[in-house]
Amino acid sequence: MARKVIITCAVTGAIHTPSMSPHLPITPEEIAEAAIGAAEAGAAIVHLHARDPRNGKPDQSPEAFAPFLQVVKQRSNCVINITTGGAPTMLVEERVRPAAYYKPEVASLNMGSMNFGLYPMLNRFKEFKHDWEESYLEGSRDRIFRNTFSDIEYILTTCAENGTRFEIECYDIGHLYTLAHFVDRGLIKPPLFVQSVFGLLGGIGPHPEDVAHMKRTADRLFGSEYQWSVLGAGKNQLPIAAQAAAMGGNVRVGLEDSLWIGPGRLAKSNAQQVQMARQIIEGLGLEIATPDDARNMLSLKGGDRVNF
Ligand code: KMH
Ligand code: ZN
Repeated sequence: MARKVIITCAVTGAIHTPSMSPHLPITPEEIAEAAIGAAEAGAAIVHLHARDPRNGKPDQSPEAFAPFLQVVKQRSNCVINITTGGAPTMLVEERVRPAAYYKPEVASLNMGSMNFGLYPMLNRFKEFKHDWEESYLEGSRDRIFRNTFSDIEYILTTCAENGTRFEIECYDIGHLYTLAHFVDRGLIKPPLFVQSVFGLLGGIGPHPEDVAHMKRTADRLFGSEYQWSVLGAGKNQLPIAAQAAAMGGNVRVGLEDSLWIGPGRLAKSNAQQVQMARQIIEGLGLEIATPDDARNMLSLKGGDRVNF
C-alpha cells in the first residue's frame, strides 16, 4: 500500500498583505472559496486566519471567522484548523479566542518566541493600497513573535479541554526540544503533528541539510509518535515539499506561506499550489490522504464535534 501524505493548505495567513497579490483571499467569501477549492484539489486540512474585509488587516476576533467557518464546513469534509498564531503583532489572549470559541479539530501552536522578519519583502513590493501594510512589514525589524512557555501553556490548557489537537509549528531545532518538554509534562499527547517551518527570517534556513536535521532530531525525540510535515516559505515551498515527501513527511502549501507557483509567477489560487503538491506526491508513487485519513493519522475528534 502506498503511504498517505497529508496536504495542509494555509490559504491567507498574516505574512502577506493585500497589495502583494490580487489572488490573496481577503473577504470571508474569498477565504471560504479558497479553502473549498484547496480541499477539492486534495488538501485534507485547511489552516485558516481571518482578515478585516475592508483593508485586509489580520483580524483575530471570533466574529471575523464565523462567516467562512460555516460555509467551509457545509461544503467540504476537510479538517478545519484555526490559527492561534494570528499575527506577530497580537498577544496570546487575543490570538487564542477563535480556537477557544469554535473548538476546532485542529488549532496551530507556535513553539517559541522569535524574530519574524517580514521587512525584506519591502525590497520587492513598494506600493501599498492600505496604510497599515508598509508599517506592518517595516515594524517586523523590531518585533518579537511572542510565544513564551507560559503563552504555550495557556493555549494548550485553553484548547485541550475542548478536544482540539495541534498543528505544532516548529521554526527551529530548539522548538522541537520545547515540544519534548511539554510532552514530558503531559500537556501535549501523541500522535504529534509537527509542522516544521523553513526559510522564515528568524528561524531555520531552507537548505536540504536543515530539512534533514529537523527530521533527524524529531525522529530521535519523538520516534513513531509523530507525523512530520513541512512548510517552506516563499520560493522554498515546493522544493522542500518534494524533499520532505520523499523522506516520509507531509506537506503544507498555500498563499499564507508563498504567493508563488514558479519563478516570478504569482499563484492564481491556493488550489493551484495544492495541485502542484499533489503532482509531486503522486509522482513519487505516494497517495494523498483524504480528510478522514488525516483524522485517523492524527487522532482527531471529528468534524461533527466542533462549535460552528
Ligand atoms: N505563516 C506561518 C509561517 C500560525 O498561524 O499559527 C506561521 C503560522 C502561524 O502558520
Ligand atoms: Zn497561520
